[in-house]
Amino acid sequence: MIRKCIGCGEVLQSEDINKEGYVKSSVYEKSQYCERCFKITHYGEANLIDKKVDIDSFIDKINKENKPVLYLADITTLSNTTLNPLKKIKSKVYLVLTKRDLLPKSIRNNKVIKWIKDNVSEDLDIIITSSTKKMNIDEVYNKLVSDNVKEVYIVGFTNSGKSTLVNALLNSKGMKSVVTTSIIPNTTTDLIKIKLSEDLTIIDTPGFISERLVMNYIDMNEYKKKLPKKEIHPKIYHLYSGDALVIDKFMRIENRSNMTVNLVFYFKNELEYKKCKLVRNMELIDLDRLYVKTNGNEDIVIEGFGFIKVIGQADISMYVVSKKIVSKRVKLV
Ligand SMILES: Nc1nc2c(ncn2[C@@H]2O[C@H](COP(=O)(O)OP(=O)(O)OP(=O)(O)O)[C@@H](O)[C@H]2O)c(=O)[nH]1
Ligand SMILES: [Mg+2]
Repeated sequence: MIRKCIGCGEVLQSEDINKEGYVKSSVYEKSQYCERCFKITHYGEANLIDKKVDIDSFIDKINKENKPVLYLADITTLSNTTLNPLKKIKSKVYLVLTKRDLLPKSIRNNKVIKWIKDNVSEDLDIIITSSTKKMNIDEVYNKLVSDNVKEVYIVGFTNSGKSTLVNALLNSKGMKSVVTTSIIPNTTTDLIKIKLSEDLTIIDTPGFISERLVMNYIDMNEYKKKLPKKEIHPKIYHLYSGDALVIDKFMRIENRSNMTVNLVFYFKNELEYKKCKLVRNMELIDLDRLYVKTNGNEDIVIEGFGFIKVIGQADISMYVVSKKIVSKRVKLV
């Protein structure tokens, strides 16, 4: 009989240690988890799996089945990249914004909801949650049940918090967490069906991966260290003409224009910022360079990492690990 790992959804197997779902033959019969999930849960590390979900074919499948979807997006890094796939879903979509605990409390939920309505879609059901702080988890369940949803897909980019929400929903129904969660991309590798109650079954799915996400370009340990774990306290910097700002040996911003540029960073609080003069400091100039010009109504998003609010206009050079991770969006706040 085929058995699946209850942590990631992979079929359990003892034949190939290098393939997904591997578990030693001596423990095959009694294991519920594969070795990879065991390592992620107990040691916080695992090999990266190169098993990309093709976003379009996955959405085609959902559209053919016409099954409702909880589409998850990390509230700290909303962007066209992370939100565009949801526009292609034809069945009923509930947009769940995750990790609310990380975004400053001063940013009102109403503002975020308005931003979604203006920039994504007018008629979406939006629920703002935090699985770690158990915020609005019952609202997700109650909304689905009151709409008479029997089975729902949980869909979104890797690390958007799908599996953590599954566990939070299980906990809120008095059950233990079962699904493996981590910041390693592709933690969930196959579909995992979970019956939450007689009324509702949820299906966790492998996350989408985009070449635009920062995690593709930095070492996993560095990536872990750079992600926020607590509420972000925005940091404001005024860059006068001829100033540069080096952020945590990871990003450099230069102001070669004649105007002052005012930037507010929504990144992990502990990152180091070093302001310096262009002429005397050449740190990080071997990274990818790009010019970013904003029109006074735009944020700069570092995909999968955080965002920079620009007060007024900006005309700057940025040096980053890859040009692909930088995008603009209409201002959130
Ligand atoms: N602060 C905070 N972190 C969260 C929250 N939800 C998830 N996370 C963290 O985000 C990371 C990714 O969570 P997962 O639930 O594994 O993400 P996923 O969407 O299932 O990822 P894949 O399985 O790779 O597609 C983990 O480090 C979680 O602890 C939340 O509400 N608040
Ligand atoms: Mg997952």
